Amino acid sequence: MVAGSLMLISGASCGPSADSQDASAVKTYTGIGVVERITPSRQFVQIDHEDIPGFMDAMSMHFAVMDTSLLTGIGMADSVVFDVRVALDGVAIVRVDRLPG
Ligand SMILES: [Cu+2]
Repeated sequence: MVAGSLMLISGASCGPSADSQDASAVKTYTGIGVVERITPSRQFVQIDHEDIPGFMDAMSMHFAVMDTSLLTGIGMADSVVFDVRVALDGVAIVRVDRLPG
């Protein structure tokens, strides 16, 4: 209880407002989609993804990638399953795997 309250206070003082989320909350969601674009830096990928329950509806969007090595072996038009980490400091893909077929 005490530790949670302290985290809420520090989160409120130095970051974006948490609103409905606990300031310390980090959530990871798993999505499925098709790679539409990989930036030359390999730090961003655009994925046309299906619904990600609890996070967002189906759409094509641009994701930051936590580490460029995650995109090794991933190419345009690949079907992928990916984990996206959602935290107060941002949203980033932390896993990408090609789906067979
Ligand atoms: Cu989206």
